Amino acid sequence: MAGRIPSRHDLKNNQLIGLPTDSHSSFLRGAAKAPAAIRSALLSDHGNQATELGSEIGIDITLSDVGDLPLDESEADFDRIRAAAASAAASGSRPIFLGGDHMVTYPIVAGIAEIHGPVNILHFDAHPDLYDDFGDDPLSHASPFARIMERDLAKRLVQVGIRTLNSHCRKQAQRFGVEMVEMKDFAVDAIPIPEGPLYISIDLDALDPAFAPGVSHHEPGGLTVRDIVSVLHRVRGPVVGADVVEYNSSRDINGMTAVVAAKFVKELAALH
Ligand SMILES: [Mn+2]
Repeated sequence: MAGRIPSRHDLKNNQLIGLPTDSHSSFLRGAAKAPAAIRSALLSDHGNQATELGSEIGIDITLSDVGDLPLDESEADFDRIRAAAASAAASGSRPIFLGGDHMVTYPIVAGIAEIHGPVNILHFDAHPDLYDDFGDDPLSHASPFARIMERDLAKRLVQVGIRTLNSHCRKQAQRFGVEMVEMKDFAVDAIPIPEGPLYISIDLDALDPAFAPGVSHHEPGGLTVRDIVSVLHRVRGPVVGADVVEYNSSRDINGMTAVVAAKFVKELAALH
């Protein structure tokens, strides 16, 4: 319904926020260039703005691009990201963040929890990102979900597509009560979909490298694009925020992974 005035918590009102940062990447840089590349795929004439759920961006739902946060890879970035997430949530819209490395999810969830309280999280990834300590960097992109769970920013954490579980992260998952569906056990209908307020984090390396070569950490044996879209379509919400992270254009082929990221943004924007 174009032109109507959004009510205070109108989750058809999405804000797209870019987080150009590699500050906590551990292996390769590249994620900082992701927001611009994903935006350009989103706006490209190769496709239209329809979503599979039937709503159309710009007609039934809005996706306002508020640009990139001015990040400088200093310690101040944490608070910049936290504040932007809190402010978007407080305005009544739903922020969808374009990473950036996966570190960004910790300050985002901290900011959203200020407004909505502790959230439930649906997290797609090849990696559980639960390290207590990775390379002496408490904000490492290998640790955001450990930090989130330690601070009780989430009630439930459902992880999907995991295929790199070592003994340390298995213990961490038990410690935090993580509901993990490892890739070897994946089935669309086997994923527990938490109730809202729900936050959704998509690390593109959850996908098999065949579907998403443009990531820093290739991990074979992963999800298809269709697997993730099918799980998203089971979500009943309300979805209070989301991120799509870890795109690395320097490893992409003809921008195809950027198009995948853009598709996820559209399907996320269509959720209620
Ligand atoms: Mn990952």
